[in-house]
Amino acid sequence: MTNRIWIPPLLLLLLAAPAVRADEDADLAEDLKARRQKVLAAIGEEGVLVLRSRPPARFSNDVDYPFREDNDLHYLTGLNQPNTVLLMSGRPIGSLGHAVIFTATSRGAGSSLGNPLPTRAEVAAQSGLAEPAILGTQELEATFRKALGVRGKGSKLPAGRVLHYNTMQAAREGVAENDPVQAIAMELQKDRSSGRRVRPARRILAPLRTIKSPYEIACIRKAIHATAVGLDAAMRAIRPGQFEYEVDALITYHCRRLGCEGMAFPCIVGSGPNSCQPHYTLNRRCIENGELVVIDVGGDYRHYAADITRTVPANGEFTPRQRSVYELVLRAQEAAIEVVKPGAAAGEPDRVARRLLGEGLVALGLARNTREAMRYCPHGFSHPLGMDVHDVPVRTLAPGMVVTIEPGVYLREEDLGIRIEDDVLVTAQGREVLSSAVPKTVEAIEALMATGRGAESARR
Ligand SMILES: [Mn+2]
Repeated sequence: MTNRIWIPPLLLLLLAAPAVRADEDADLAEDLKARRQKVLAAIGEEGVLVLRSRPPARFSNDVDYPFREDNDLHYLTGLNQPNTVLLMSGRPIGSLGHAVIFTATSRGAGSSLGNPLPTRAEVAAQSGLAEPAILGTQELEATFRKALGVRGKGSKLPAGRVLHYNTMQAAREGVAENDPVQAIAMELQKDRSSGRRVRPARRILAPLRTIKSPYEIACIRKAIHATAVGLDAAMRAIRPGQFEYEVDALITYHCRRLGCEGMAFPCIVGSGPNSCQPHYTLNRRCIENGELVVIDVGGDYRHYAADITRTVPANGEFTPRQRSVYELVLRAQEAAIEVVKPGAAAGEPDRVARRLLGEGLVALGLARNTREAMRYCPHGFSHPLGMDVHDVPVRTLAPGMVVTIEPGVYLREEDLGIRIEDDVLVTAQGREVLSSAVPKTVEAIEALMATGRGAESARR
């Protein structure tokens, strides 16, 4: 009987109307202009910056696997097209202006069996560049040489000119040495007079990406909402005898259903001994009675990640032992969240959680001193969140940054791993816990899981 089931507020959130994608496109277009302005200011008149797509993660005959654009390139173009290059220059490149996109475009109705190519007009509209600044990749070499002021082979970078390009990364990812950009960058790098003026482009992008705009925060909220709905469903569904991949599938289903392109990272669903493997993603094991299940998941909404962890008892009730360790981790997590505020050192939440966990583990008799207790805490307890799950590192917290707070304790001898992770926005006043809709006290988790079991017995 469904009317006997308590419906928590999260389910009501699920029914809320999604934001209109056209609005999000317009907000992104505004952001793109501002971001490119900031890049131009950062590279100065003598700077030239190149970003390129990364290769698709998977290949097979005749299959277009899901493609996810390089974060920095997407940050400045809004595009999601393979084999795309963005060239920016402090001095205008002839009549093309300060920014040019090189990508394959369609001339009309395509004959390809796969995903249709966008038209030049579509690329222009998405990126906010004028149509003449959208070129095919065959024009890349000449335009790049022109922007750099490097004519033929062996000619040097003009005095003062700086190239911002991730040469090493491109080489690692298999960009051929005869690729025009790669070849020129490598040649300049070997040259004594210009070598030091070829610098990684990510150094220009990193500081811009640390502070999130209202559009970016809205995307992170959407990713978190979808993930929260998935976690809510998972907590109701989990029971002994279920496989870890069933939990993974349920959460992935809700993220996709709510508009996420996919998951920001492979779902971590670790039961029993796997709860002690912080980055376990095989998700093949059968969940057994009496175990804990660590669920660390996050949807990817328009290139922005969520990253939320909950640890729940397989049978819906914590044992006294599990409860005592769980409540220690929860206290540490809540104390760490409290110190998130503008001006705080980014490492402060980690220090606070570590101190409390150390003391608590000593009190539980698991270690003789707080230093020894750290063998149960093998990973960092906080990281910035954004386009990358582990986003660009920061030193001092400032409004508009988003960080995770995720202390964990792993008692391998007892197959007892616990991690609790929330996503926290730094605000002018202090903080907002963006993932607060997902239950995390022992009482709230047990109540929600009891709801799921009630529904099951009602169906029988
Ligand atoms: Mn995390």
